[in-house]
Amino acid sequence: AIERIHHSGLHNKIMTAEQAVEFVKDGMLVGVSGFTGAGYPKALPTAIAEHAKTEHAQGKPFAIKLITGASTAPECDGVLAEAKALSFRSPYQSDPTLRAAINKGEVAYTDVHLSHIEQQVRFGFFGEMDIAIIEVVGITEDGKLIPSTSVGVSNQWVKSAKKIIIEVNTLQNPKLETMHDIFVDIGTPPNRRPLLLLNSDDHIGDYYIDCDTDKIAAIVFTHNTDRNSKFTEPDDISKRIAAHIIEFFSNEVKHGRLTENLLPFQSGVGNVANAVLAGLQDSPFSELTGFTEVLQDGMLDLILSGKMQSASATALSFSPEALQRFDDNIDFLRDKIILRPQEITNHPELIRRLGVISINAMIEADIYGNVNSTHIMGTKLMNGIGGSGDFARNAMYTFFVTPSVAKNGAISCLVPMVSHHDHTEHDVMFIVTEQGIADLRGKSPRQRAQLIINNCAHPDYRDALQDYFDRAEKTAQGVHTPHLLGEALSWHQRFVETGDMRVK
Ligand code: 0RQ
Repeated sequence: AIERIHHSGLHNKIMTAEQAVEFVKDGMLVGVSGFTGAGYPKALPTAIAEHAKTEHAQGKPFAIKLITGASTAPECDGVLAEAKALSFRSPYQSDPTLRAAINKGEVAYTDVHLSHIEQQVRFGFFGEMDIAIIEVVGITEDGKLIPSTSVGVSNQWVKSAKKIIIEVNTLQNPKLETMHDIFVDIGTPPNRRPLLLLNSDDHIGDYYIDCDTDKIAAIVFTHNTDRNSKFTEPDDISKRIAAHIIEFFSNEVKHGRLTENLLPFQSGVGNVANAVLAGLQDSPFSELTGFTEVLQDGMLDLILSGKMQSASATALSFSPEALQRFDDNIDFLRDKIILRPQEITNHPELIRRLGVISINAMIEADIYGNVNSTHIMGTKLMNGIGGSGDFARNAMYTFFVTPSVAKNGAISCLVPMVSHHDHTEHDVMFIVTEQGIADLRGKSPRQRAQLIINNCAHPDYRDALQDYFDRAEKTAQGVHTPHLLGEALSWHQRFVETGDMRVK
């Protein structure tokens, strides 16, 4: 393991996770690496959780404030939440134990656009960062860090934190070295300059993360896999959603609005987003590119099959089988996959310049095209906005996708009014369900409503939505965006009371 640390002056910092825990104190702001289950620390979080339990057993308080890149895994967010070792968390999570603690009010969570979090830490919105815990593949001779399967916020936390704990994960492929592009010179207003990334596969930074080695307090070895969640095989619903999107692109190409290379793809987390990419495999399009934050199985397979030329991302979020395909083909993939800081992958300037095609899943949309990505029945946090807002507002084509119903039909994902707003009507261009696609571009609110009801709603709910819309048009004080205010959220209230949005 020690050969992963080429800087011999750092060998005296090697210790166990249990020893390194002494640097982590109650109340500290701790920044960890990690993005969508990739590249998060594997040892320190458990050691911190155990330490917290010991302190609590002695009647002493112990909780840290935790900021990551995005979601981590059971052995990071999960163990810390379970040990009640977290008082605060930002900017994105998806762990069931942590989610429950947030929804019980035990952990304060702040949902932040993923492109904003690094600068918000730099500007001091969260206070000073006491410790950064960063997973790496290794350390170079001159003390630079070689990131692992995600870059996320690692470079910024290394800069911001007063002390650094490094986890060298010897299970991560050492050939990841030179697959990263670490651009840090983002500048501070009013002295910011343009980001000179003109093509999705341009390199503009360094392979490594610069690190002040004097700040390194401890180096710990781990030998653990990333979260590597399994994807379900695309089901019929996902395939139909994918087919609507692919047919739409074929039409855009036919009318000369896009070439057959389309534009760089961003695709969000989850099975549906993955299925859309899988659907591109059999499409007539070629020489595709990716400019995304999470690179999942679907995009990897497009690259391996030659459909996609290159992809830029901040994290590799693979199932165990896809990870194997990645490792087996890493020499082929080396110049086709580029991992960057999330401040770059999600940067509005770049998303706008490249004309990205953005496809993200949602919880619900309303008939006017507002989208809720984060809250169940308006009050319970699911995951967080993640990068969906960064991409939705700035992309050239912004899609939100969902099955038309959830929970065996008890919930309509198209509702009169969303119970929480993440993406406003201004940011949403296409809503797609298995029923069809609503192209909302250039449409007024009432035109949008009719399209969404006709094309996207499930037949079980279509008449009820039409009835709401018709009555609202007749009786609302203003009919620009007609609503029945006393009834707008009644579908959600009915579900809360009866477990079903349908009127029995
Ligand atoms: O519940 O888990 O109990 O089965 O929500 O729904 O359909 O499996 O969809 O896994 O793609 O997740 C929006 C949460 C969708 C995700 C969201 C229930 C449903 C199921 C999950 P179960 P599906 P997905 C890039 C972009 C925000 C961040 C983002 C997300 C569960 O895509 O977190 O886009 N997005 N980032 O039954 C009540 C409804 C529901 C509902 C679905 N209307 N009401 N429950 N469900 N619709 C990545 C990053 O930024 C990191």
